[in-house]
Amino acid sequence: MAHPPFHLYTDAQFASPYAMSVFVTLREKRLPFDLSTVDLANKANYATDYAARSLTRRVPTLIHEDLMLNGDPVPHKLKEYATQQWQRASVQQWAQLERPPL
Ligand SMILES: N[C@@H](CCC(=O)N[C@@H](CS)C(=O)NCC(=O)O)C(=O)O
Repeated sequence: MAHPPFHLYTDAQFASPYAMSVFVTLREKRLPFDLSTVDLANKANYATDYAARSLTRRVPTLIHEDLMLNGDPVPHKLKEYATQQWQRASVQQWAQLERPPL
């Protein structure tokens, strides 16, 4: 089965409001995602494998295709992405409806 288009890294305690904001936006916009937790209490965010995934070594980190996103604009970017996806789907639907029958 294909991987979901997004992968969210959040804190293991689910206490980060920044991570929660991205989580809620993904759910609200019905964007499929995988979730991994990072144990900030044990400084797992400084481990080399997480550092390779996260520019800031903080949570949240959101991976989309080859793109890594950190920082406060992530929920806004997700909303823009969802809007574009809906617009694309709508255009495709209209294009299909307007196609003459074979
Ligand atoms: N505005 C920040 C907020 C991120 C942030 O401060 N995350 C905290 C958890 S709420 C964190 O990862 N702290 C771990 C650390 O700094 O070592 C961002 O760039 O997204």
